[in-house]
Amino acid sequence: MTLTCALVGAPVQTGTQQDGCIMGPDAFRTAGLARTIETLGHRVIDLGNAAIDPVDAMDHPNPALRGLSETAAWAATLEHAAFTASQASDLPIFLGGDHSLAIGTVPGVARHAADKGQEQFVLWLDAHPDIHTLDTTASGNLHGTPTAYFTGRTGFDGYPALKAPIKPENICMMGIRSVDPAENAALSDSAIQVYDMRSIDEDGIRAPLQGFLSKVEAANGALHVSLDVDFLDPSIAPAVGTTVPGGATFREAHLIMEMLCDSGLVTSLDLVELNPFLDERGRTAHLMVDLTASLLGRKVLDRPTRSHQS
Ligand code: HAR
Ligand code: MN
Ligand code: MN
Ligand code: MN
Repeated sequence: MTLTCALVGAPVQTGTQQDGCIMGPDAFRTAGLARTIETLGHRVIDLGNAAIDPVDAMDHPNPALRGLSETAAWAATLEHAAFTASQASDLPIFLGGDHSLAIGTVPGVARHAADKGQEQFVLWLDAHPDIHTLDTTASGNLHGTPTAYFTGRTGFDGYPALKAPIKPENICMMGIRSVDPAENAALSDSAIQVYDMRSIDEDGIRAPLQGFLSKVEAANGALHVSLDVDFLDPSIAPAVGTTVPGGATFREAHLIMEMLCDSGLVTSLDLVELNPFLDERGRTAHLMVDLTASLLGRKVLDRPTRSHQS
């Protein structure tokens, strides 16, 4: 199937401590993302980079917070950009930028899904659950907060009101291996499905992912995939400020993308946390592009893979 993919640059780095994610969108372009997608037979429209206007400082009782007013501004800008890109294409691809951008992209695609009468689902591929509120984050880095915001948790004063919060039971997290105490508490009484790295070690990704995709399909839902570079093991993806050992392997990551491709269910994608300043001759950017290619139909064989033959 030929898709129209819309690239939306989101050069956000105010959600992190370390500079560099601002260069992410251009690194993805330089690594040949558009060309690679076109080679697979799809159309690409590059909508350029989103931007925010200068902002006034916002006060908050948590003194650790940094980049609060910029993040709230990005939330509104990217919600709008994601909504319009969803209308203009089959598959908007958001080029980060740090993960705080999901504070805008997920609500924007969810508004589009709601307009079409569809439930929004989210596959969160990350070492981190990013489920802090403004009150619980100790680091003050707001890339650690998007899933709390878009599921409608309180504690986001000054942020845009959510038009279509994501139901926790519609979220599946995979690759999780760095969880703060307050996040553990939040996940304990949440319906979010969490497959941590131990679960992937023991059971692989195929059965749990198939289970989640069956739910999305049964609901005729829209599926947003949010791929954080640190989902991957740092030995294959060094270009990220928050490396955590023990991440997904090259093949685990590609298998997820290949299964997502076969499902035909993915309606939007975030590529986040790439810090090109930390990369080694572009290898992380290229890996993220290759994973996107697997999601969009790159295959080794034209005929079905052996496990699919009876
Ligand atoms: N939980 C930690 C914190 O809040 C680390 C968050 C890091 N998040 C990302 N994106 N890099 O997943 O500071
Ligand atoms: Mn659409
Ligand atoms: Mn993240
Ligand atoms: Mn992460």
